[in-house]
Amino acid sequence: MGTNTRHNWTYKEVEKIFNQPFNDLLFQAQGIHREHFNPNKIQISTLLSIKTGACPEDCKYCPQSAHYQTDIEKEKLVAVQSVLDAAKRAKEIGSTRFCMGAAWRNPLKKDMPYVLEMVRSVKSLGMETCMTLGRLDEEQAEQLAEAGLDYYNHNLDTSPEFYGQIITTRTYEDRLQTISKVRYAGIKVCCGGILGMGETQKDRINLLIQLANLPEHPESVPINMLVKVKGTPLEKIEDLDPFEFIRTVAVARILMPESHVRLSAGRENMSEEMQAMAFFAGANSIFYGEKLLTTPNPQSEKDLILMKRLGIRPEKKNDYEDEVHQAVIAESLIIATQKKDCC
Ligand code: SAM
Ligand code: DTB
Ligand code: SF4
Repeated sequence: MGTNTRHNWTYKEVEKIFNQPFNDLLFQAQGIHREHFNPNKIQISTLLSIKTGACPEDCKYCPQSAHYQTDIEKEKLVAVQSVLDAAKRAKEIGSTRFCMGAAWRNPLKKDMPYVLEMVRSVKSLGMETCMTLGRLDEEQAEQLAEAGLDYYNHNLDTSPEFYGQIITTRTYEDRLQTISKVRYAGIKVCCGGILGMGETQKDRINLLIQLANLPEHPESVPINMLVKVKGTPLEKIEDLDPFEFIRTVAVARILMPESHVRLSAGRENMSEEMQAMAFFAGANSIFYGEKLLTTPNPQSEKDLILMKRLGIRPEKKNDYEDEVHQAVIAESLIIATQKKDCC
């Protein structure tokens, strides 16, 4: 644990950091970022929805909730082989982590053998694995750990104070308990939230305090910008000021200096300049590939070209794999550039 890693942040302290002049905030965040990470590398993950729609929870942002009428195509738990094929494609385009998400309140006992097999088969490709399946009990967390799951994603989504206006079918405390079970089982934690749901700045600060004051910081902190989906109650909510979004990323970086902060959902509606600013503020991870779970993400070719223009390279753990990985990315980039030039 680094010297500036703390778990006792107060509202007053964080508010002061959050509201300092924008340039000072970005300078502070970038300085801390450079103490812990190579500023020109980002971790890249690809998502796959392994079970889509008909979810019993009422999360007001979510196109997969059965409580709202949206245009998504519902799908039962997909076959292990399809997951493996999708993971292979993700690896081929240069992704290093494969995240599998299910629209469940919690996995049922009968689902577990399939889910565990998915973890084992994706791992056999040499990729990192991540799952987000809703609430877990201790036994399920243990089983996932034994299968070799690297990360479990379970978001707090927003502040405890605003939470009740977004979700009524599951409590904040329940989420904290799942996170603690995941941690106890020895799986790395991926936990963050969504901005732009009509929350106040106070809520954004309180979300970050909740994350940073966990007994251990989540290894991954996804910061999602709400994707407004037709049919959900948040469909017409007002846009968040982009600078507020960047400030939140910067404060996440300052409060959780050793965590990967992921610029998550919402990139499809962000300018490239805004994404570059988020990287400068300390974001060092993205979802890569044309789809998130049910909504679009930027084309991978577009992302490769952006990374090239910014001099950013994908992160990999060891040197040998790094060489192989950079070669995969270089090849994809040549194809992407040729496509751009020809059409
Ligand atoms: N059902 C599981 C759960 O909620 O824990 C896993 C899947 S759920 C889709 C994973 C996360 O996606 C949610 O916690 C939320 O943070 C994010 N998410 C869902 N819909 C979103 C949207 N429209 N915009 C941004 N993020 C969204
Ligand atoms: C996270 O924080 N964001 C991802 C992942 N964890 C599972 C999901 C974003 C979903 C966006 C809406 C959709 O595509 O359905
Ligand atoms: Fe279900 Fe997860 Fe969507 Fe909530 S966010 S409705 S739990 S799929």
